[in-house]
Amino acid sequence: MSSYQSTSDLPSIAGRLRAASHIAVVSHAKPDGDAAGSVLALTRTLRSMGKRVDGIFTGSVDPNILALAAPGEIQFAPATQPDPAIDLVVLVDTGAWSQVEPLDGWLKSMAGKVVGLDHHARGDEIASDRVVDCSMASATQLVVRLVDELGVPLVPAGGSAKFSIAEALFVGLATDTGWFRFQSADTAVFALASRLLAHGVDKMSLYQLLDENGRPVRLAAMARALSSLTFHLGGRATVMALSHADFAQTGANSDDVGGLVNVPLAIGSVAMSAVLTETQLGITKVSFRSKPSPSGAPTVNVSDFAAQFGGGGHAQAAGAKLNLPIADARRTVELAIDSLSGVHS
Ligand SMILES: [Mn+2]
Repeated sequence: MSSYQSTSDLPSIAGRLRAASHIAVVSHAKPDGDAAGSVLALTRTLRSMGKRVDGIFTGSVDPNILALAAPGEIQFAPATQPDPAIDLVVLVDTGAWSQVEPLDGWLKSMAGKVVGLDHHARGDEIASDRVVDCSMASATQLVVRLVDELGVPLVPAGGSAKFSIAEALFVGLATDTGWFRFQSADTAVFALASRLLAHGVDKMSLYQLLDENGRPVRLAAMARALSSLTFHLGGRATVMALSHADFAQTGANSDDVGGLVNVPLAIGSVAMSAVLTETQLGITKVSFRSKPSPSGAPTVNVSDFAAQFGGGGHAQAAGAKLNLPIADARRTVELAIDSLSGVHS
């Protein structure tokens, strides 16, 4: 995971795309808004150039995310194996082997034929030619530069924004900035958002699709999570957990509890939140969020914090996977939080 940085530039990557004939576009497993938006935007761009393109989602996909794709637009791995005729792969919004598991064997076999666009601080040597820019709030900010380099319009002439490149880019930009709330939502983010809205993107219907379209079991799972909440570091950090039994008894799945980790940050004193979920018995995923402390104490870098568990992400939003049952995972994470220094005001 060392020296993960750009090895190429956007004009060179554009050149490789122009020269390829059958291109696969892939991202991390269980695509979020940025991964899905980036894959869809590039798939649409390259298809409009007349390329044969396989846009591929890996792992389970949130039905609301899936609704961003037109019917038949996307393939699914591992259900469908990548076509042997593919001569170039674009990997977006990740560069880490741990995040591309369903495709890792195939990606290894494609060594030298993978180009990457990423905005994460850590990654591996999957894409030999890649552009990595951690200053970007969303991978779609790199994708739009590539689209512009290729000279493709964000909405087809005379067409609507629904299922357009512009709509896909907006989804990534909005979701990776917490709908433009995070520190990362800077002038460049708002400038791109403005450009996309000018292309007719319907932000309210996208917000409702992605954030106001939950199932009632979401509330049952949230109630259990909140009743499991413990405070740490004198009230500056919180931990919640949902066990395999909690999921089974409420009928909720991991899609139903998206965003739960943000709830404790509504409390003024809370600068860091962790949520552990055990959707698969004996395997616990943990999400971390942090926010600037009102007292002026340094903001916890949860990407660095998650690294001790083999995870990663961004400074204020990160995650990890622990091969432990929920109770053991919770103890491990709580110990690590309790030993954090600099979080006390
Ligand atoms: Mn992203």
